[in-house]
Amino acid sequence: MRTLSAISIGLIVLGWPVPGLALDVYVATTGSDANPGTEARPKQTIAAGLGSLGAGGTLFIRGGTYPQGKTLSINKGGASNAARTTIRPYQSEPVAIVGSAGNTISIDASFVTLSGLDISQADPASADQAKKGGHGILIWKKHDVTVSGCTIHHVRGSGVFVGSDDYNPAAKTSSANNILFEGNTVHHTCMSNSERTAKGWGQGLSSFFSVGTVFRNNKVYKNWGEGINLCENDRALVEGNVIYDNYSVNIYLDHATNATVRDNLLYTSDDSDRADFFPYWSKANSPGNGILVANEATKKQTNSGHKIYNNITINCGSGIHVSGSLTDSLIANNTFVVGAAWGTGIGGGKEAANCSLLNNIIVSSGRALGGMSPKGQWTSDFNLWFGGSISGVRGAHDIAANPRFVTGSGLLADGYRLQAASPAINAGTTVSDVTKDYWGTPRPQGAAVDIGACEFGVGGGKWVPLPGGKAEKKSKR
Ligand SMILES: [Ca+2]
Repeated sequence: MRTLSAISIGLIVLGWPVPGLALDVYVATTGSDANPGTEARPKQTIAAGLGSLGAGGTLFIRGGTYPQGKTLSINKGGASNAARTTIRPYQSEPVAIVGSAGNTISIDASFVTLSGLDISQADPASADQAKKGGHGILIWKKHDVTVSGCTIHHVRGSGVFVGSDDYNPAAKTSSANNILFEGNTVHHTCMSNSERTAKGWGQGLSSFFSVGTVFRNNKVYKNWGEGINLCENDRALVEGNVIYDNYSVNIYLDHATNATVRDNLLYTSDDSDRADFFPYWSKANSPGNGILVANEATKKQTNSGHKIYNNITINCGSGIHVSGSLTDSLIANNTFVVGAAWGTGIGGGKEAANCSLLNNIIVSSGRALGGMSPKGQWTSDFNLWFGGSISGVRGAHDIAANPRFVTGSGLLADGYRLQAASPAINAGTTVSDVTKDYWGTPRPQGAAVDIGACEFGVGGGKWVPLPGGKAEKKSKR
């Protein structure tokens, strides 16, 4: 283990760990809080382990279940990104943290990495007020925090809630900044709405009044609220996530600015955990939208500056729906597939200004375009439409034809690549922001950019066969 030397005594004022604290601390269910927290003599509780942990150290948690009688405060931060405090399992031992009241975990320090933990609540749908849980993880007015490789499930509130009360919409600053969610699995959160009777609900992964939040390669599904939420924040990046079957909306941009949403797979399955929800998890027994851009919250700013590209949506209510003001935004090279008559390929958008709709594939057996009024407000061109009416929105280079997907069915992204005979191949226009496709293949392959999320590239494509069969919803580089 790493320990601190006596030289630390002189460095306390510089923010270095104080004597008596260690850089490696161990916790085990078989330990004792009277122990020093070494590997041989571990602490028993995570709270006691944190008490012995120096700033920038690592808390190793041995396998087991750690019930929490109250919110577990992660109150030992690091001094910088190079000296972060890390809380993680020992090796790959499975560690479950189970809350019983309030937020299960509150990250109350900056420069913290939380990884590899299973986080839940004992009775997330309880009607007993004393047992009512809050969020799985709360990150309030903190910066440079990473939550990676965690599974967050069966919590009453949001899976993870990031926020502040000091967002400045003019300066685009917030005390909540540089938060990274990577490789997490988030499901069955927002259970206060599990009976579908609540007037409001949380989100699987949520970011309010924050700057620069990154959501990367997470799996977010079957939450009783939104999947990923950007609310009154700036410069969020949402990429490479698989998001499905969320009750309300899969990705929600609410009064957000300058978000990049790319390379995500969003879909509605016919799964059901309960007979009364069959066949859909979502509101009114119809699927939630893939991406919703709306202005619902406190109105400090309205949606603008978004770049939404290379996303694939399958059987969502609308592939994307724009409600209320949206300005200076790009919606490009997405593949929106709406399989039944309940939704629209693209909905809303009446109040959009200086927005571009380019190189998208929109497949709809219902309306291709619902309520959009693009004249003079949208640059809409180089899209491929299949099914539904597109009168009034057809651009000079638009195509109305079967896109000829590889299969065009199922919930795997693989099926929505292009066959060699697809009319989408080399039929798009160059968009400077879109340098790769959904799979990471550089654009263009061949003579020009393809329409849709997947660039057809014989030899250039990076697609590889699925390693895990049907259970794996996405194959990706
Ligand atoms: Ca091409």
